[in-house]
Amino acid sequence: MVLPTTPNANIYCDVPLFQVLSGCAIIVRGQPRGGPPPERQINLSNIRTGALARRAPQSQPDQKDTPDEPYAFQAREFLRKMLIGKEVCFTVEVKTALGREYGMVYLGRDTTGENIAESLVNEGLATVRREGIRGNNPDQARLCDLEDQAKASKKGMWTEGGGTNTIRDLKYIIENPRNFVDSMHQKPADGTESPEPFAAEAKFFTESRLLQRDVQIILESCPNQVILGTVLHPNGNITELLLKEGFARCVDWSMAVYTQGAEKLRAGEKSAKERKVRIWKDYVAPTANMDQKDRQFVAKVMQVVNADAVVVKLNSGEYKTIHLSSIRPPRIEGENKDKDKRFRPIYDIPYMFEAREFMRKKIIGKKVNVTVDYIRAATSSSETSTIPAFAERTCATVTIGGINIAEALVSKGFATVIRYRQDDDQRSSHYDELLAAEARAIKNGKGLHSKKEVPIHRVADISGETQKAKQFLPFLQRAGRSEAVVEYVFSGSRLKLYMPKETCLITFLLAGIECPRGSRNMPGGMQVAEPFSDEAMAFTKELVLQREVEVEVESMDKAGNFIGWLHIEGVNLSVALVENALSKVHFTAERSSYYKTLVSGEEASRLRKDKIWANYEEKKVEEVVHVMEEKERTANYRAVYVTEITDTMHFYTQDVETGTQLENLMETMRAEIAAQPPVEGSYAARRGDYCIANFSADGEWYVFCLSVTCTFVFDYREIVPSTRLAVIPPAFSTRTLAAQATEYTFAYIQVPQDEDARADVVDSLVRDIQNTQCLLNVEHSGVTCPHVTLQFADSKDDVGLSLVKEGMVMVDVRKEKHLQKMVTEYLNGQESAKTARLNIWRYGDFRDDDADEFGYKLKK
Ligand SMILES: *[C@@H]1O[C@H](CO)[C@@H](O)[C@H](O)[C@H]1NC(C)=O
Ligand SMILES: *[C@@H]1O[C@H](CO)[C@@H](O)[C@H](O)[C@H]1NC(C)=O
Ligand SMILES: *[C@@H]1O[C@H](CO)[C@@H](O)[C@H](O)[C@H]1NC(C)=O
Ligand SMILES: *[C@@H]1O[C@H](CO)[C@@H](O)[C@H](O)[C@H]1NC(C)=O
Ligand SMILES: CC(=O)N[C@H]1CO[C@H](CO)[C@@H](O)[C@@H]1O
Repeated sequence: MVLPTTPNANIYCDVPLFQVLSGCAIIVRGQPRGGPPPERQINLSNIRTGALARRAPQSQPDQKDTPDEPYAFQAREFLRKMLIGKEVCFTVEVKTALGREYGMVYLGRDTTGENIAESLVNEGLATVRREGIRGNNPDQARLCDLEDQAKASKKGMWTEGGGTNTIRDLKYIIENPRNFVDSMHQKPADGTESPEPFAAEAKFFTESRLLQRDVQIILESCPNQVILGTVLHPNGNITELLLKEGFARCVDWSMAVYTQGAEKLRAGEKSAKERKVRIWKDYVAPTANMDQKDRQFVAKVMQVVNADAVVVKLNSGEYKTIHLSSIRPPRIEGENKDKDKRFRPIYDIPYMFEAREFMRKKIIGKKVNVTVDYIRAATSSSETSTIPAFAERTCATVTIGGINIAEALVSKGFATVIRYRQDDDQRSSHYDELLAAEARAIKNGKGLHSKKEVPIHRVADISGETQKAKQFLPFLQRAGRSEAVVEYVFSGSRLKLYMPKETCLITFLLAGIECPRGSRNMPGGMQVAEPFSDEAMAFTKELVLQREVEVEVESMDKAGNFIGWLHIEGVNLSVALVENALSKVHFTAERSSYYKTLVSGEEASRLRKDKIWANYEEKKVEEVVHVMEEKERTANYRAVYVTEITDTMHFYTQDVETGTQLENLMETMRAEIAAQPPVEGSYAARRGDYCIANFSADGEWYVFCLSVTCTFVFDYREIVPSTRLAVIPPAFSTRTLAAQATEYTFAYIQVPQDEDARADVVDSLVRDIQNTQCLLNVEHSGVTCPHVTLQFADSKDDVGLSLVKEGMVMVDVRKEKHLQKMVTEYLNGQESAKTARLNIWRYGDFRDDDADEFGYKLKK
């Protein structure tokens, strides 16, 4: 089958016919050698057949379509049927200057075969070019004889009537394509399409390996009367080879029925794509522009979104939404969902909840492998379009422990597989597994493919429904710890919970803490976020979003939100927020059994000056507190014993009324201790905790509070080695004792920062009021303790004011309205001290440097 390349011989044999152009022209082809095979057009010499119809070029509207000449089409068909798929032999008699070649063509391997020109003339399908005939040429003479015979027997074009009936009625434009398709019963179009690139090479590739060989055939399927099978040859299988060489692409529908290993076929195609061979020469992989580390990575699942996407946390700490490649979650067609405000896709779309739960239980909080398959470009919605706009989507295959989550979803019938155009590469790298999983799910009637009624979730949403919440509250309170799934995190301390047992949704606020508020849209405009509100929210999300938790509901607020404690794997979220310096302890926590843990967590954060405590200074917080003071100053003096005065001008008092009760309590406790002597050193000291110690002065046991200042409960104080401490007898709860000795400091006066100046004041206070009964009134709260005024029990003179009048201290000017009367009184006292040039005023009014000398800060 070789075309001679040297034209010395003008006979060419064994040539495969490629195409019949017309009744008198054919094309033959050689073998492909690293490119398209060489072609030669041969026109038959000595004869003429009619010209085929031609459509006028559309660029030249003045030209008209030319119809078939009579018998032109019949001549072409005669040749086509005789020659196609066969080998021919031809001679070249004339080669023109323009490269046209004229000759004789014989059917078969040599010139003994049927002479094509003669057959045409014989059938009356061609006329002889008598003008060029030379009498001595026997071939030409034979042609003339044959033409005469055809004429005589009225064959072909020699039939009476001129053969107008052989002219095709060609239409180049179909006026009603719909009717046309219907009338043709949707028959496949006949092979008038131009061949795709590499078609001939592919055919040759297959022919040269398989034609007339013994092969084995595996029949796979017969869609639409077509038998689909695999051809196996000892040297390999042609399907795989064609794919590997870039001669073919995988076809999804038939891949699904292929039993010999679809993955090998995909791998063959993939290899061809990677090498960019033949049909893939311009191929660009969907993820070609991505770094390897962005294409494949391990990440932690933070959230399952609907049923086809997850939010993962990358190593960098960033969050990223990943869509599962090539699957479509359950959905509802139609408009109801948009109209109905109560429509909640996750519960209302059949199988959406099951799908989400399946995924959530498998992967939430876990590390997964992500392989990005493609990036779906953003779609913009035009004004006329009803299709919503989508942002760009990263679509990936997500696996855990080798299980492809998308495949698992599909096989449960919780998702379906997206169908693509054949050449659409934007799809899962495990697409065939998805298709196979879907086929199984359909066969087994799973989920969406089930004939059973769809499961309905009647979930009552009682968040914000005060009435319903009120009815539900006692039920939850009695339940103790209840199971819940965190559906949504609004802020660090505000969550939406799904209660699976009760099948309801509630809004839940964390008890015991004050969490920084996020920005809020208020009637008066946007309220700015408090510092660390975002951090607190991220903390809560990371710990609990979509996790199974336990909640203890304690109460409810006016808006129908439940308040309580939330536990996850032994962690109390309120405590965790406080320990991480993302929340403060709220005073209402005092009643709870978590109070101590909360307080010590808070103290640790404050000492670290961590996050919300970063700028923590006593004064600043105090000012915040002032704003929250009530309107009226309350003067409600009660009798106390001042038991101790500290170096920082704080003091401790004991209520006169409860003093006797306390003595009784101590008596009982000492009796108990005597009966069961505690082990000294049995107590591990913790700040803020209570314990007992054998007091060296009298050898009796006393209760101590190990507070920040390491002070005591009763009116004794001693530095005790921790080996002498013992655990408090269990019967005497610290709560009973806690209130007994209370720390205060003076309102309206500044504590001198200079140690000597301060020591003078403390000395005079010790002299005047220690171990004395006084009257005490709380003026305002403070950071470590309340700020109070003290009056001498007998004269009812104000102790602090006396110090001011003596010129011992400066006034602390409070800004609160309701305290102004007191402040004025104190300032008047200060004026008189100044006038009399007492103590700190002995040089007259302060200048800044004088203030420093005395350790005062001047307040402007
Ligand atoms: C050769 O054949 C082609 C195709 O039918 C035709 O268009 C052309 O006119 C022929 N040439 C001659 C000189 O007959
Ligand atoms: C092709 O056939 C060979 C055996 O002839 C077999 O080993 C191979 O797995 C087949 N490949 C595919 C993709 O079916
Ligand atoms: C991720 O894939 C690697 C290798 O493919 C495997 O060793 C590892 O166990 C996988 N990790 C997870 C979480 O599935
Ligand atoms: C206190 O300790 C002393 C010795 O350190 C001991 O003699 C005394 O009995 C102890 N008191 C009580 C009440 O245990
Ligand atoms: C009772 C309980 O669950 N307490 C936990 C509260 O949270 C802290 C940590 O954040 C845990 O240490 C406690 O065990």
